[in-house]
Formats: sequence, structure tokens, C-alpha cells
Amino acid sequence: MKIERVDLTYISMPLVSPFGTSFGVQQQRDALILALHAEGLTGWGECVATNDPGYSYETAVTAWHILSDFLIPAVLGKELDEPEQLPGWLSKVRGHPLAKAALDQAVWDITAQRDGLSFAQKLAQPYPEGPRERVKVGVSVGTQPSIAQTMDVIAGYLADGYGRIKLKIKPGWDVKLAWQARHTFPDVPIMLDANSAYTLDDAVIFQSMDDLNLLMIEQPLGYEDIYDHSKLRPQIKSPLCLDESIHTADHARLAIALQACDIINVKPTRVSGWTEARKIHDLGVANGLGLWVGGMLETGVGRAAQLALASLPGFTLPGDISATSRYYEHDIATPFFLNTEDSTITVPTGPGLGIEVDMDRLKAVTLRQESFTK
Ligand code: OSB
Ligand code: MG
Repeated sequence: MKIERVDLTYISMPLVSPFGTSFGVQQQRDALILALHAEGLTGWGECVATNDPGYSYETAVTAWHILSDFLIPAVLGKELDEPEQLPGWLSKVRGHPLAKAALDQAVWDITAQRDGLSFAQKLAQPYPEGPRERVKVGVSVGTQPSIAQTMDVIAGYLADGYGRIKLKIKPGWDVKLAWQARHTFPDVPIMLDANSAYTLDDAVIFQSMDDLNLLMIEQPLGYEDIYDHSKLRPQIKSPLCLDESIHTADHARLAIALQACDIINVKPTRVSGWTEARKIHDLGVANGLGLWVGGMLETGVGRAAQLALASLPGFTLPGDISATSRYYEHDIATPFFLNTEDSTITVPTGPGLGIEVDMDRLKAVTLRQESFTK
């Protein structure tokens, strides 16, 4: 199918409550929504780069530049057969995985629609068992004004039906928080995410949480580091998970060779898209790693594609794919609801992403839009 046009939309959405991490507090979610047109079909993608370069060096503005000046021109007029062609077309652009992932999602969506398959079915074609129908999910809890308030927030999410809690930590907001959470909710799977806020000298902090039966500690050290994580891992009992450090399957191979982690948080957006994410899934399965799908406060457009990835057989740990209402009162696409009896979300089965984009809502949150043709 010939790629005829790409529409790029810069949106800004209010969050239902501020989201605090070791790199800052977010009140608003800026993102880019990409629509790729070919042969009467539309494939949707979301670029999760936001207004500041806290998690990644990319922002919504750098992604707009890279997409409009380099990535979109590299695909316009191309004959798209299978989504696995895309990384080759984009290979002249170094880095910028979040920008690339928006196009990658759209080409998976549109080719799945063409084939009469759901995104999940298309992605799961190499696996005889096919995609899972429901995927296990948890909720990511940002930093709060106090530990007592955090316990209330956790209790609220547990009441909503979430079965796994992730707490954001940073120096000074870690051991007491984790201890209180473990003792208030003794049977709940709890994990911590540091977003690179510590160094190897802080090993004692993590050792002091060895007996809290944590599901894992996510990305304690540097956002580009793999080596120091390999030094920390044998010093602590909690399973170690990498997020920021893994941008490619090559990074995953290095982490495996250095035994730097037990688990990888596979964010399809952080690794340039679904083709690369599936490679990391396969490497993780082959090497006995724990795997789960991470999130970036996606709208329903991105959440649908996260669900498709999480339906692959190796993703056995709960993903950061909370329901629509966790972040947005009024989303731009068909809402997702939590199945409260087992903390899962049902993977869409319609063609492609299997969602309806609410064009009126999209328009209402749009700051800027541009169409690109050859
Ligand atoms: O580190 O996993 C992270 C959100 C923004 C940036 C980084 C992270 C996160 C989350 C949110 O933890 C997960 C979600 O989408 O619910
Ligand atoms: Mg993380």
C-alpha cells in the first residue's frame, strides 16, 4: 500500500491529578498524534514525548521537528508491504526513538487493518499460541505530598481493582515509603521505580529494602548505564528491572551479557516501536528474563497498542497499562476499563488498534496540526 499522507497533531491534555516522579511533576500531558493514510485506511500512532526532556532527551517539539523534517519525508510515497520495513527506511536518523515509534505504531495499525487482523493478532503471528485475550495490568503511583496520602491513594487504586502497585521513589522518598506500603498492604505486589535517581554508592538504601518482598526495583541508576546496574544487582535481593537504559535490542543483549537485570520494562515507544519491542521480547524469553510492558501516560491511541504488545506470550508480569480514567477524564479514543476481578484489560479485537478516535475531542485538545504529502 502506498503511503499518501501523514497528519501530525500536537495535543495537550489535562491529567486528572498531577504525576510526580524523580525528574519532576507533570500536570498536563503534551503528545503528538499521527495519522497515516494509505488506500482509504488510516493508521494511528502516538508520540509520547512530552513538554520537557525529563524522562528522555526528546520533547514533543523535538519530535515534531524530527518527524516533519526527516521521518515523514522518508516514508511518503513508499510502498508499504509489512511494518518490519519501517526501521530500515528510518535508519538514517540516529536516535529519536519516541518520534520513530509514532510512525511505527501507525504502520502496524494500518497493515493489520489491511490484513483484517487486530494489531495483537498481527504482532503475535510468529507465536503458535497467538495473543492473550486479556493482559494483567498495574498502576503507577506518582510521588505524593506525604506517606499517609500515598497510602490513601494506594487504597483507592486497590478499591478500583488494581492488583499491582508501582511507587515512584527518589532520594529521601524511598525506604520509609516502601516500608509503610508493605506493612499497610502486606499481600499486595508492590514495586518501586527510581527513574535513575541514585548511584552505585546508594546500594545500602536498596539493601535496607531487601526484606520488603518487593516485586522489583525499576531503573535505580543512570539512564544510560548498564554496567553499574550489573554491579548493583548481586548486592541486593529485590529483582532489578531496567527501563531508561534499554533503547534497542542491542542494549538488551548487553544487559543480558553483563547480567545487569532480572527484568526488562519494554516500552515500545522507548525502543523505536513494536518491531524492536518484539525483538527484545524474544531475547528476554530466550534468556529467562521477566518482561512487562511499560507506559508513558498514553492516551487511548497509545494504550491500545501497548495492550497489543502485552498480549505476546513472554509478557508475564503486569504492565503499566492502567485504564483510561487513571489519567484522563475525557480521552481522545474509546475508553479502556479495568476488569476488576483479575486486574486485567481486555485486548481489542477489532481491525488494527480496534479503537475509535473521537475526532471532536481530538480537535478540542489540539494546539497545532499539519498535513504532509509528497
Ligand atoms: O518510568 O515508567 C516510567 C511515566 C512517564 C515517564 C516514565 C514512566 C512513567 C510511568 C507511567 O511510570 C506509566 C503509565 O503509563 O501509567
Ligand atoms: Mg520506569
